[in-house]
Amino acid sequence: MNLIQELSWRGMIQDIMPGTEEQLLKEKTSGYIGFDPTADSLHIGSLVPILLLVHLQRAGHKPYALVGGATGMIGDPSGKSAERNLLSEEQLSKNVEGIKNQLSKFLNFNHQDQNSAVLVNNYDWFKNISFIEFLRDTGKHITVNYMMAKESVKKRFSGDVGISYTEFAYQLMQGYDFYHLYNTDGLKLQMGGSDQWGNITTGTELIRRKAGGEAFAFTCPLIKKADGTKFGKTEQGNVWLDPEKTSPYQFYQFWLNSTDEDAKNWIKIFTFLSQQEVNELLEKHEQKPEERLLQKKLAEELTRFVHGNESLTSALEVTQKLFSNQNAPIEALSIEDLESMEGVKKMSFPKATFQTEPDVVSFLAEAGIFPSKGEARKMVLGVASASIAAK
Ligand code: 485
Repeated sequence: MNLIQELSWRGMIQDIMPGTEEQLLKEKTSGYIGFDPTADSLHIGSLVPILLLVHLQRAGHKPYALVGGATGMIGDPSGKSAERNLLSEEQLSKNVEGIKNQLSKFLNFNHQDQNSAVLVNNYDWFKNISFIEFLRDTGKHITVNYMMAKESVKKRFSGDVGISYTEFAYQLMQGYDFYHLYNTDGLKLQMGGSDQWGNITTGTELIRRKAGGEAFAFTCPLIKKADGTKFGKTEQGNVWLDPEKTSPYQFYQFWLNSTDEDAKNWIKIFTFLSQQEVNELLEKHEQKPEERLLQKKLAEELTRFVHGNESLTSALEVTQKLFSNQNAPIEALSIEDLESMEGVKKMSFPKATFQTEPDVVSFLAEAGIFPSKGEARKMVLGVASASIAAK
């Protein structure tokens, strides 16, 4: 199975430029994905693009991860309904470092291998280009009419928010990156999420007009949940790849809690299991969906991929203690176990908060664990009747 066929059965291709599959079959191809440093950590929304780079490398091609030190100073309007706030230079350089560190964990950078990964920062070439030079050598090749036809900017022409000249010019910068890497490294492929299609094709257009060359591209779908809610968010916010922001235990739980419908798609996208392994797993899951085999495998594979084996083991241990010891779940946990679970809220209560000995319902409501006594009572009665029924 070739790379494009492999990514297709997994559901990881949205749009693809004609000739891309042939190019990948013809020669070892260098391809890149850009990540703008809008935060100091990547979140699970970036996992699919990271996996595209990993698949590219596994297929023998050369992956480039670009950190947008320059583009991050401007802000991509793609998929955004309003103008972005500019980040401070201090924040940006902190973010660039954070993202570089994370990206370097997922790809093989061993220089001995001829297709070892490369990490670049577009600030390194943009810092030397003057405004006049950019307008004369790049801007001149693309008409405003062409730029205005892109989905990313078209939306902002209607309505009253508008778009600044700064954000309007973003596609030219991303286009220039593609052209630059084509020129300096012979790179011929760009990938990204489907929201990036407009910026990517500005790049292939520049390569055609400025260098008379041909370049290729494909995008992956943006992950959606079957129930329509936003992917990658929990009540606590984004699910980050940085273990300081989202602990490996919380990360594991996020995947473990996915619905059957989502897990059936995600097992193909987010793991490297073969088509046969996936089919066998799907079959077993159908027979006993209550065992949540799919979700367990998904959570396990991903936690290992992102956080490593050791973190997976401890996430599994905590999960085991919390959820399988039906009689004494809390008592089975040590203070260390509880502390490692950042999803568990810590609160302290001075004795004086309670004038008299509180009943459990008042305690849960006053402590703010439930919004009202009514809610607390409902939950306590629910748990009590479930445990009586179980007995
Ligand atoms: O030459 C490039 C310079 C910057 C970029 C790409 C190529 C970044 C890009 N414009 C962007 O904004 N990407 C998003 C980001 O950085 O958060 C997301 C995309 C998503 C996927 C992911 O990056 O929204 O679809 O491509 C890697």
